[in-house]
Amino acid sequence: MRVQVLTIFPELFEPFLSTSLVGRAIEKGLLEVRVHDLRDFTADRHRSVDDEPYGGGGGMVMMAPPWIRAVREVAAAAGDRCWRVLLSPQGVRLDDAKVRELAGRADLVLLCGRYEGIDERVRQTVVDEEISIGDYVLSGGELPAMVLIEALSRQVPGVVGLADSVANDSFRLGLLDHPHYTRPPVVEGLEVPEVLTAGDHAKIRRWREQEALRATLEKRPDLLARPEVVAGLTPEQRRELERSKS
Ligand code: 4FV
Repeated sequence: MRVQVLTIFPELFEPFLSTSLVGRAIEKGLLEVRVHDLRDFTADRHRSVDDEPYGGGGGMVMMAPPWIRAVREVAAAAGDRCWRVLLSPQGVRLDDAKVRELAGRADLVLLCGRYEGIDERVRQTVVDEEISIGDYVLSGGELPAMVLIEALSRQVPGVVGLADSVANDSFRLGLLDHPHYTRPPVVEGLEVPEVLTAGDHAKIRRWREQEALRATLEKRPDLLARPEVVAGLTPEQRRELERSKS
């Protein structure tokens, strides 16, 4: 998978792209990320990317020409296989299903906005999809782009060591994750559930399934309103869910 990023702060990505899982994925050639400075696509000697808003009002707006030139140039190499994503609060909400959909694409171009926003004609000319990481306003699209790149990288085979840990990721099955424990056996007087140290793996799997359901019922009951989630439950989880309703 190749991801190209357009931003006026390329330096923000350096530590992220050279550390931990994403850093290793890039080192291993499992993921290619190229960060481009939007100012390299400006035409004036001040390398301007923003200007005052038509109609007045506070703040500055990012100009369309540098974005249109930049997206067309960096996408050119990928041809029409390239999917161009603008990170913005107006976008569709990023979730596990959207991450897996985007992970199926070979080439992504991510547009990271700044200031009050981007001239609307960028959306109308060189954007295929807008994505939001949440209903709050950040100062830039760079952190949302990193969130997306990290989530995408976990979908690339070979990036996350234990493949099954991705398969069992929260949300993959639609439920929240079960609790996790490790040494020491007692912390603040709190012990590890006995089932986890008794060595009966069938019992451990059933306990984890029940705990995932319990955590979801308690913290994200909205997830259990999704038919595809209920359809993925084990018969035991389904019985427990019915019991919880009675
Ligand atoms: C955002 C979000 C976000 C809005 C104005 C950048 C900022 C500034 N992007 N999910 N929430 N973007 O707040 O994706 O240009």
